[in-house]
Amino acid sequence: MKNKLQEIIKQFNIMGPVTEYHEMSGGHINETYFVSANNKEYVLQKINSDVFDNVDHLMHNIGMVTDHLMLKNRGCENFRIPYYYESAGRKYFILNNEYWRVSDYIGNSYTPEASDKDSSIMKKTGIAFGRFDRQLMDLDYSKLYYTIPHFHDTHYILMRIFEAAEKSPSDRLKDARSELKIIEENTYFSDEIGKMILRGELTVRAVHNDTKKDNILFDKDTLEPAAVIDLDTCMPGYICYDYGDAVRSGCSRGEEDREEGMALDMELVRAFSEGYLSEAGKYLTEPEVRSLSLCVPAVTLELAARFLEDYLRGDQYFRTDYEGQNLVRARAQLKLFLDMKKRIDDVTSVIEDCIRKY
Ligand code: GN1
Ligand code: MG
Repeated sequence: MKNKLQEIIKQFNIMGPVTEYHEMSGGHINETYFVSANNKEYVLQKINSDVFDNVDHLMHNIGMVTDHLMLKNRGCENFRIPYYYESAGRKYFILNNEYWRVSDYIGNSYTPEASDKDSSIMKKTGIAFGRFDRQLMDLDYSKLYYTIPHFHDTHYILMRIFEAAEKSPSDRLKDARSELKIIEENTYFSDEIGKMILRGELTVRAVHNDTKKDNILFDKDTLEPAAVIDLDTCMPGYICYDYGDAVRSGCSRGEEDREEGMALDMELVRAFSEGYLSEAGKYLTEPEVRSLSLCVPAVTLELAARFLEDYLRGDQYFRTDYEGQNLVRARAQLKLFLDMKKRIDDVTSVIEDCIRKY
């Protein structure tokens, strides 16, 4: 592996032997390595080109977003963002049919553990994502490609799973019966947002689309957000999915692939909402504000369906560490969804409080 990583950095004009490297865990899509060479630290990623079938479009979007944000934050000392190196004028290099890219490693930073989700971290996470979305509001979204078709098209995703079920091997289908039933009984959760989108009520914007709490790096010294990372899914979309997915991943007790203890934590929802809406709240339209709480269960059901669909199709999309992990992930998300269902009004009133305040 070391030789391969060495060969890759050379293509980006980074010289010197690789002195240290390790695979970085966490992401479900790409393969990521930390590499140290010439006393500098880099991140090397093998882009999953089955998921992102047009790597030019993917890197175009990332380039637009990073350029825009770098301009906005010029002179701001603590602003950092992954910036990609070029190889022969492109921000990736193809080695034996594999697409590789290289960026600087954002040093002196850490990702808070799932177990230390607390109000202060979630408020800061909210500020970081809220600022990110606010600063993208004047980026012309029509210049961005849709790199994954139907990415947050909840209705479409909820329907697609029944097609996967028809083609699934019978043992996997048998394991997933009760989960499929929950999804079937709740497909109406996508209706409200779907209608708002169809009526053109929700503003299309350049958004992050994968606002997992782990996508904020914190500075080890100041304990403040250091960078928003994982810009792969930046494309035209709707603010409510950025808000909703951050609540899903960051404001629950429990972990993404463990059912036990999975529940929404309203204290964390309040903290995140305070942070997010203090930055972005006053720029949102009235229908956008209304869509926020609706999207919390919708995006969670959507991800449950995506995990379950992948289980039914034989784990082709999300990386797994063991057989059946996608089913476990789907069950955990469904448990969270069922809890969220009971708390939509509470989430709405937290949002309304924050909107009044900021
Ligand atoms: C995937 O690879 P990662 O962890 O950044 C997925 C997200 C899901 C997330 C769930 C391109 O993101 O949509 O919310 O897993 N990314 C893609 O953990 O599908
Ligand atoms: Mg991602």
